[in-house]
Order: sequence, then structure tokens, then C-alpha cells
Amino acid sequence: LEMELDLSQALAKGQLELAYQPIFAVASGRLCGFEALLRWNHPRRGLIDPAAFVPLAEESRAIVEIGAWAMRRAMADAAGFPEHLRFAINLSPIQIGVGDIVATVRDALADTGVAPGRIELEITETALFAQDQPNFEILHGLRQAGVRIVLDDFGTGYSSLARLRLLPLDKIKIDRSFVHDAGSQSSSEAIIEAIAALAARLGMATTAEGIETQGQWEMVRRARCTEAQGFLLGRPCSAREAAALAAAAA
Ligand code: G
Ligand code: G
Ligand code: MN
Ligand code: NA
Repeated sequence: LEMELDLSQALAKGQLELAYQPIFAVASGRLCGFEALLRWNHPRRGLIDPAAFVPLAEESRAIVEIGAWAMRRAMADAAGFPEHLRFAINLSPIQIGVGDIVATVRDALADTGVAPGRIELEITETALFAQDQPNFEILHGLRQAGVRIVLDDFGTGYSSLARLRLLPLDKIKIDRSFVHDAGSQSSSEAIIEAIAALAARLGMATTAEGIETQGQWEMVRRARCTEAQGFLLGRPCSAREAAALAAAAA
């Protein structure tokens, strides 16, 4: 309860920050973008991870305001990076369900001047199917605004690729639980390979999340995932460190 009270003021008090985790193209090994990840710099508890406070922010609906702030911050930062780098921003189902998310995205794009095609919005499988019909109107509205739509945490929910092909998705992020199991369970590697191949046939890219070992990196290369992300390749870092990474990669 104390934490909920603190959270309602965290944004106004300037305690929220974004970390940027690098994402790499699998075929070339080159940096291709970053995922923006919220951090709460709590005055007494220190740095708090989103897994510990995003659910609270969703419950209180504070995520609508926090998410809009994060979106603007990430777009403004992206505008200062080389044009070929994309920035991914996570969307909560609450942000999609409350208010006008398409207008929020359009306003943030206009105010920051970032090229819309460089922005990817990550929506989880469970969020997309929260009401058992996905909200096609919002997805198409976002697409019309020029941003790309990425399905986050794929494989943890109920949807099949057959069902997803009806949605305007640009990319699928394969949940890190599959990557984690791949070394020990060859079925996980087969699943990753199958998702990557089917997604490619449907015109969608794939990102493998949670690459922590050299063996996992080699596996996603064999599976021909498009992109990869994980602690082996790069940890979430500050905007300044991200800029240094981008400069070094240029
Ligand atoms: O950084 P970390 O791995 O702890 O992130 C945990 C979860 O928090 C992830 O599932 C991520 O999608 C979510 N998250 C991180 N940043 C944001 C954000 O800006 N908005 C929303 N809605 N979720 C976020
Ligand atoms: O759910 P989402 O994909 O948005 O979550 C991103 C989260 O995954 C971030 O909190 C980030 O810190 C975390 N993450 C990124 N790379 C790795 C990794 O290699 N291993 C683990 N365990 N978590 C990771
Ligand atoms: Mn994500
Ligand atoms: Na994810």
C-alpha cells in the first residue's frame, strides 16, 4: 500500500527512468535497435524492476500516464540516434483498453519528430487477446500511424501462428522460456525453429529473447531468427551508454 502511494507520485517526482537493452540482427551480428525498459529509482528502496511495480501501476491505472511518459521519453531519445536503429516500447493492456492509445501515439510521434517506422510497440499475447477478440481497430489505427507492431512473450499464451496471421503484426518475440530450455530440451529448439520459419513465411520477423550463453546464440542462428536480445549480447543500460554503443557500432 505504501508502495502504491509512492508510485502515484513517482512520475511527478522524476523517479522513473528508462533503460535501453540492445537488440542485434542475427545474420550480421549488428546492432539494430533497443528495447526501452522502465526503472523506478525509489528514494529508500533503490532501483526497482518493472516486474515489481508495473502490475501495481496497472491495478491503479497509473500505467496510463506512466506509459505515455515512457513512450514520449523513448521517442525523444530515439530521435537523437542514427536513423537505422529502431526503438521498441512496451504497451500495457491497460493503455490499450483505457483512453485513446492511437491518439497518444500520434501525438508523441508529432511532438518528438521521430520517424514512425523506427518505433515498435510491443504488445503481449495475453494483452492482445484480453477480450477474446483482439482489437483490430486499434491495431490498424497504430499501423496507420506508421509504427510497427510486435507481439511480445509469444508462446506463453494461447494463440497459434495460424490465428495470429489475421493480425497486422510485424514481428514476434519468442519468449525467453523457450530459449532457456533449448540447450536441455531439444523440443524447445525445434519449437523456436518452427516459429521462426512459419513467421518468415507469413512475412513477419522474429526476435529471440533471453540469450545468455554462446550456445543459445548459436542456436538462434541455426534457427534463423531475425533478431536476438539477452544478457550475453547486452544488458539494459542508460541512454548515454546506449548512444556510446550506437556510435561504436556505426
Ligand atoms: O526490465 P524487466 O525485464 O524487469 O521488465 C519486466 C517487464 O516489465 C517486462 O515484461 C516488460 O514488458 C515490462 N515493462 C518494462 N518497461 C515497460 C513499460 O514502459 N511499459 C510497460 N507497460 N511495461 C514495461
Ligand atoms: O517481457 P519483456 O520481454 O518486455 O521483458 C524484457 C525483460 O527481459 C527485461 O526486464 C529484461 O531485463 C529481461 N531480460 C533481457 N534479457 C534477458 C536475459 O538474457 N535473461 C533474463 N533472464 N532476462 C532478460
Ligand atoms: Mn518487451
Ligand atoms: Na518479452
